[in-house]
Amino acid sequence: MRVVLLGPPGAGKGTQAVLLSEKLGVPHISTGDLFRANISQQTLLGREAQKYMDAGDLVPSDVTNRMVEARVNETDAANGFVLDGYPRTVDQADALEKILAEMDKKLDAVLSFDVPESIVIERLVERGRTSGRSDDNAEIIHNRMVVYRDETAPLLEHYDGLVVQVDAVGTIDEVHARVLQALGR
Ligand code: B4P
Repeated sequence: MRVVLLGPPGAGKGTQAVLLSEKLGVPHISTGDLFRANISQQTLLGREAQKYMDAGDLVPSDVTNRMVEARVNETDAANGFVLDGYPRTVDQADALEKILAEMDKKLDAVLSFDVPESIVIERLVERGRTSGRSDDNAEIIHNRMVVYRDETAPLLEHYDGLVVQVDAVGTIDEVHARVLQALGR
């Protein structure tokens, strides 16, 4: 199964992607995690990504698309994946469609996590107390929300017909159960 998780920062995409990928037996591919791994290894890609992430801005799509193309072509993703944090813009969605077409594959589902802004801000500020993530502070979180509304929310319309809304307010287990239900599992 090839599933995309959409939602504002802090909606719990990463949290649910881990549980879902275990359930489906396919890899969890998080662009945020891939960038953070590159940053901690101080690669060229990491140094490029860091300045955008620190500001709460999106890393340029050409860099991101290439990274995703390489990752979904790895052998462990041959039977599917849970994509978390990608695509984040309509042009990334177009790139993903091309990447999958070259593999003769298509997305099976897009889940959109529905959470009020006040709750995601609370979750991110809470995580910021211990995460050490430079983008989990009030000012940067505000910018990430603006970027989400301007750049990522239009994907809901782009994926019209494929998107299933998931109520992402509640405990992690409650949301996981709704994710499985949305996928008919
Ligand atoms: P991401 O790493 O994707 O981070 P996120 O949006 O903050 O996280 P997510 O929604 O996964 O929340 P999580 O489960 O962690 O992006 C970071 C940055 O990377 C971006 O700003 C951008 O710069 C760059 N980037 C990534 N992808 C990109 C792309 N495609 N193009 C360009 N740039 C890109 O949950 C958040 C917190 O809530 C956690 O502490 C968690 O424990 C808690 N939580 C989760 N579910 C909960 C629940 N049900 N109840 C209570 N708390 C919960």
